Amino acid sequence: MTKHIKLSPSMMCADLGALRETLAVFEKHGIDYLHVDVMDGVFVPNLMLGTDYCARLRALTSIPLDIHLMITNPEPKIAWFAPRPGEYVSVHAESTKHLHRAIQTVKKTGAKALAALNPATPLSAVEYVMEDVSGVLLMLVNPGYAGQKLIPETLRKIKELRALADAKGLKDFEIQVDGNIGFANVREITEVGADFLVLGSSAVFRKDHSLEEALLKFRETL
Ligand code: S6P
Ligand code: MG
Repeated sequence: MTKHIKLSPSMMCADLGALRETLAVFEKHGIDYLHVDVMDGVFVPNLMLGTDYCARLRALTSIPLDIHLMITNPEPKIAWFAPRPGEYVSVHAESTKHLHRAIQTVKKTGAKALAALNPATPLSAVEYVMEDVSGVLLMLVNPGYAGQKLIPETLRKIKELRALADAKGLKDFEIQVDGNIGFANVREITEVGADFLVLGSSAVFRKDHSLEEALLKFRETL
């Protein structure tokens, strides 16, 4: 059986004026998660999406959230998002002095924890917490903006992380990847070991296809 690849469209790329229609397309096509980028203007040079937005999405759809925290000092702010069992919350290793504590704080809410890494951060930053998380989120671009180009060295990083998880015997370890995932590169990205894809302006929120067309084309390419 082929492995199920989880799809998590990045809601910062979605048309706010067509939110209900967008969610209807995602529900119709069995989208697994909604990726919510939370940016504080300090950890990344952009300010975006917050607690009310998460609450609104939960009121509008039953698709669980995948909350990507790009904020400094995340520990005390995790509870503000009221994470639920079945949702994911990712915390960046670079955003806290106490990654292990931040992971435990996420898990206490009942949500699944991912440790996130910027492109230049080595895998050693998560090596000793891999047993504590559901997986790792590898950024394939520098966080802050949609529409950037994938940094080629990150493909090697996906491969090395999968090898490390295999060597540790972590069978269900998830590798989420985020940034510039599109029709042209998705096969290569999944072949090296990624199994949880964030979909932004390169995949489903495109100018040359409707949302539904792009999603169908993306699924065919997978
Ligand atoms: C970037 C953010 C991402 C973007 C995604 C957009 O800081 O974490 O989730 O929304 O990268 O995808 P694309 O295809 O426009 O790069
Ligand atoms: Mg993201």
